[in-house]
Amino acid sequence: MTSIEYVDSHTGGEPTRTIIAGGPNLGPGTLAQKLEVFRRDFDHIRSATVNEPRGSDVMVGALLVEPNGVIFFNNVGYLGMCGHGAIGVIATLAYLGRIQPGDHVLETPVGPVTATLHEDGSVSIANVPSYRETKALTVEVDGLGKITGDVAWGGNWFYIVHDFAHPIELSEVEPLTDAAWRIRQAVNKVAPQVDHIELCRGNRNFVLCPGKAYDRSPCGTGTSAKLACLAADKKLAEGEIWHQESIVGSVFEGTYQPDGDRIRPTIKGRAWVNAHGRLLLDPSDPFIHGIA
Ligand code: PYC
Repeated sequence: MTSIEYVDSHTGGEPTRTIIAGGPNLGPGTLAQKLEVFRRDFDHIRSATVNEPRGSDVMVGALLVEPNGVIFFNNVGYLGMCGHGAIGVIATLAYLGRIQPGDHVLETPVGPVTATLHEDGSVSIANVPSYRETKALTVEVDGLGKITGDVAWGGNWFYIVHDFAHPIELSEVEPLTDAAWRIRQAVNKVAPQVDHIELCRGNRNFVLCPGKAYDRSPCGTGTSAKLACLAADKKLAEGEIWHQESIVGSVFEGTYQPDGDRIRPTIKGRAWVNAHGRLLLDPSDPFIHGIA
């Protein structure tokens, strides 16, 4: 019987399951090399941790990698960075008594981020440099017609529709999911790197993640990509606060500093720890590695 110790948290409604003991040994090398070992040799642990029957499509996993690395993953694969997840990891480390308020560097496969744990429990993440790659990419979407959006990097790749016509309301999750999935199919024909679709209306967003689950949080990497677009369009000044609201009403505060031809976004939010336990992987269980 394999036992994996985890702490669950949620950041603005979006869950993070952090593996704190019993995870795979990824050997020596850089974090990017360790991610490849995880993907190649231990993908069943990813699936066992976040997929049903132990998890759900919306769950994001985080594997702590000594000394200060973290690899994020979801129901279908791996993430470069994860804003809500980084906030969840910091809340988890604080809950475990491993860190105190102050600055902490987390290595991610796409670069280091600096997390500041504030005295009130909120967390600011100075994310990886972010930028808009393509402005106003128009695609023909099955059932929706022509849609225009920007392709931007915020630690993951996003296609951002800035003024989506449909209301961003919880009651509209099904049509929003359907629209975002169709948009992704069309965008991937010309921009195959995009795996997150972000539909915005004012300060509110709906983000569809790679495995077709929507982000309950305002999406830290999605907010970073949005800030890159706002900065490129001169709609938000350096240091000015942008409130990004999710479809469930949770809010991240975003700001940026210029960083060469990119920006360095900072995302502030809060996570709550809500479970601490062990996953048991019984070799006789037909779904030992999750339903994928
Ligand atoms: O907060 O960056 C984020 C994120 C990515 C996918 C789900 N949440």
